[in-house]
Amino acid sequence: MLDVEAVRRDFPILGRTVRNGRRLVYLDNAATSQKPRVVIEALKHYYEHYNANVHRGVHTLAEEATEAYEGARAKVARFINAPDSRSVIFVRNTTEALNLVAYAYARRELKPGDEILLSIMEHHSNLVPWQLVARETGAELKFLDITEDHRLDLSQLDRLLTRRTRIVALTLMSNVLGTINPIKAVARAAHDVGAVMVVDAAQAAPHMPIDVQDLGADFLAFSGHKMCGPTGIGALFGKLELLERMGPFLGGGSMIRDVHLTYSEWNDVPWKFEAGTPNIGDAVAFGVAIDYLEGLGMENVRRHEKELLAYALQRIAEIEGLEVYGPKDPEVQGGIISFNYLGVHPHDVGTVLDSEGVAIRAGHHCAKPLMRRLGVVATARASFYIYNTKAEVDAFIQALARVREIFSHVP
Ligand code: 7TS
Repeated sequence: MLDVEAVRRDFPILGRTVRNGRRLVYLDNAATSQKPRVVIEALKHYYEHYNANVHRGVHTLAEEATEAYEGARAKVARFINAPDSRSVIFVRNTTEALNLVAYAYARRELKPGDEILLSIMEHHSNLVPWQLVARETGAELKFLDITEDHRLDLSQLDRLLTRRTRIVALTLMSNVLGTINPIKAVARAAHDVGAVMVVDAAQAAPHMPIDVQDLGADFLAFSGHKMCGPTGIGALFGKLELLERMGPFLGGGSMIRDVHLTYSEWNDVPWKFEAGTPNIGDAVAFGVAIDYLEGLGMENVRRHEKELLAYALQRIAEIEGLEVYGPKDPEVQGGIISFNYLGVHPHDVGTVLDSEGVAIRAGHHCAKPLMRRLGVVATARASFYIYNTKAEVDAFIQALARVREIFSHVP
C-alpha cells in the first residue's frame, strides 16, 4: 500500500496555494506529473558537482557524468524489464521516440501496398508520424475502432491485420478514455503476420508495471515528465536486432565510429541514435525518478490509482447532466476520467474548477480523431497520480457542483 501522506510530503509543489488562496488539487497528471524533491535535488546535484560532457572526456567529472548517464539507462532498462540496456535510447519525449521509429525504421522498411495498423484512440504523436511515413512510402493506414464502452474493438483485428501489415502501433493506455489496451494479445497477432509491434506507453509507464518482454513489444516509447522525471527526457525501447538493422535518426557527433569527408560509419547501438550532446542532467534525474517509483512499487501505484478511480467513478455518477467517457471499469482503465457537462463548454468547466483550486485539463487532448468519434470537440479530463487522495476527489466533485450552480440556467 502507498503511504499517500508520506508521498505528498515528497512533492514540494503540493504545499502551494493557487487562485483564491485555495490549496492546489492537481488532477492534470496525464499532461505532466509533479516532481518529488529527490528528482529536483538530483538535477541541482548534477550541475553543482559533476556537470561534464559524456563519452569523450578523460577527466574525473566526465567519467562521473558518463557513469551517471549510462547508469540512468540501466535503470530505465530494468524498469521495463528490457533484456539489455543497449535496447534503451534516450530521446526528448514519447513524440520523439515514435518519430525515431517512423523515420529510422518504417520509412526505410515500408513500400507501396504495405499497411500500418493504428487505432482511432491514438494521441497525435502516434498518428502524425505514421501519416508522414505513409505519404513517403506509399503505405496505407488502417484503424481499429472502439466499442460502445470505449474499449479497443478487437472484433475487427482479424480483418484489419493482414500479410500486408508491417507495423501495428497502439497506445497501451488512452490519454482520454483511460482504456488499457490488451497489447499482449495484439502483439501476438501482429507477430503472426510478421508485423512489428510499436507501443505508446506515455500514459501507461508512469502508472503500472511494464514488461516489454511479456508484452511482446518490438518498440516502446515513454516520457520522463509524466512519471516524476524532468521535461525534455524520455526513452525508446527497441529490440536489439531491429535497432542493429536500422540506420541512424540524426547525424552528427557521438553517433559515429569513423567519419571521412564523403561517408561515415555508425557507432554501436544505442549511441548510433543519440547524436550530439545528450540531455545528461535530465537523464540522470529521470533515473532518480525511476528509483523513486520503484521504491513505492509499481503494483502499489496501480492499486492506489485503481482505488481512486473506482471512488471517483462512483462519486461522479451522482452528478446529473454529466456524460462520462471511457470503460468506467478500473480493471481496464487507468486513473483518467474524461467527461462533459451537458451544455457547458469544457473550458468553462476547467475555469470554474480552477477558481476552486482544482487543476484539470480541457480540450481535445491531442486526440482529435477520437473527439470526432465521440461526437464532441473537447472534453474535461481529471487524471490521478500517486499523491492524490480521496479527499481531493471529494474536492473535485464539490467543484463540479459549483459548475452546476453557475451554469444552472443552461438546459
Ligand atoms: N502518447 C500519449 C498516449 C500521450 O498521452 C502523450 C502526451 C504523448 C503520446 C506525447 O507525449 P510527449 O511527452 O511527447 O508530449 N499526452 C498529453 C496529454 O494527454 N495532455 O498533455 C500531454
